[in-house]
Amino acid sequence: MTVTPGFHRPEIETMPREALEALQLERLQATVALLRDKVPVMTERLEGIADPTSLADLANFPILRKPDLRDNYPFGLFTCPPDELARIHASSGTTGKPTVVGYTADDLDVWAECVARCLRGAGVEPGEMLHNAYGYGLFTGGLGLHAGAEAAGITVVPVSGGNTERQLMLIDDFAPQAICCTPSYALTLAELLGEAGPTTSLKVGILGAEPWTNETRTAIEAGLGITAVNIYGLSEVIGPGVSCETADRDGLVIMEDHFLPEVVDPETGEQLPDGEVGVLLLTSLTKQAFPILRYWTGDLCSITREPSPCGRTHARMSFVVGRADDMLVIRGVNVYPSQVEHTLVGIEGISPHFQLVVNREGALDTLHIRAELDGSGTEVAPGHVVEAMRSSLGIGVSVDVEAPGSVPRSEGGKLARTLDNRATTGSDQA
Ligand code: DLL
Repeated sequence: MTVTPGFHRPEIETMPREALEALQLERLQATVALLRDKVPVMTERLEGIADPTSLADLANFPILRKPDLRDNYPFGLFTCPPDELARIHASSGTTGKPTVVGYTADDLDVWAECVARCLRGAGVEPGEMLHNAYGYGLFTGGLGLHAGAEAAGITVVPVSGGNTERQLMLIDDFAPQAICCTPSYALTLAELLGEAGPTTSLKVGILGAEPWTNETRTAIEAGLGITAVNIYGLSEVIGPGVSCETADRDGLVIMEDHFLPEVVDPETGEQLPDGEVGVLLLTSLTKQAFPILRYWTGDLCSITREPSPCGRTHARMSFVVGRADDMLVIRGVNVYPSQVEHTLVGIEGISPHFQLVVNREGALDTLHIRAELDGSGTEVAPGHVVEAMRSSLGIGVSVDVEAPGSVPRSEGGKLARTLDNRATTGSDQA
């Protein structure tokens, strides 16, 4: 079924770039003023930096990173006391304290509007139904998509993650047109649908919150019988809905009237030209409780400011190709999990499920890939995968090709695909 992109706020989504940039500058100036005025830590950090008179002046401002948020835990970077907040979210973080983010009632409206644009662009129509399998709670996925669906007049089924059998039953019984969840969970669902194939009512999936590739998208689309679009966001900036593909799947449209993107060199922090891959920095333009300036997302992508064929004028970003801190350095060679995924999914007979295990043997780092057969009956020798990896990654790896269903699956949330044992194996002396 062909899914056609719609609009939620066409006058903004197709605004001429010149007008958009004028609006961005005005909002950037207000954001800088708010931070100087209301957040003592920022007053200090911005001392001596002139107010921006053009968007290019943004480059004069310091980059903010995750440790800055942790150092000011929990509310030190907010512009208002907690009693003025409508809601708090937090990202789990693997160690220590979580990263805490706050929203005023107006911030929640802005967020809902951004997500509504994502859903309408993905081709979900008012009156249709969204099965929301993102986790509800401190994670921004569940409640973020929930409010966006409501703002767009889409009926939302707040299922949250987990209990996959029950999810499939509800999809069968309620007949939703759209689903949102992580791509790894979409694979789990597709797998359980199994041989019966894509016989559900679903036509579109709004998938994100973790890295994935175009190749995995193809597998998900075939398995679920949907058009799958990529939605991106992070709690520090607002949550899901910073950017999203339309049903045309032609880059993730950034909600540029609310978020100003820059792509910078991961080493030097210098701005890179459009089209080059670097770290995405985001500046919020309208947030009130927790405005954020030049936030280092760590996510690697490129952007284009060419208008898209559907008429949207806002900048578009590529798929996230990796994280600056996700990169594995294996015997001096940089390896991103997304490269492995890309190569694996291209091998006939191999499923999109995989796990990377990094060990240290003596002073040498080794990469082991747990790949899996896709159950089609095509046999794949591990040596074949080793060769494919040697030509795509440029290093030798060890590979197991396991039986279908062996590699860990997502049970609803984000899936950790890399197991890095280097802290506990090997020695630093050869
Ligand atoms: O993952 C927000 C979200 C919820 C996005 C639902 C999309 C859908 P955090 O938990 O703060 O927020 O994690 C943010 O997840 O910096 C990326 O590294 C990664 N990420 C999010 N979306 C994508 C995506 C939510 N589409 C971090 N592709 C980000 C690749 C993504 N990585």
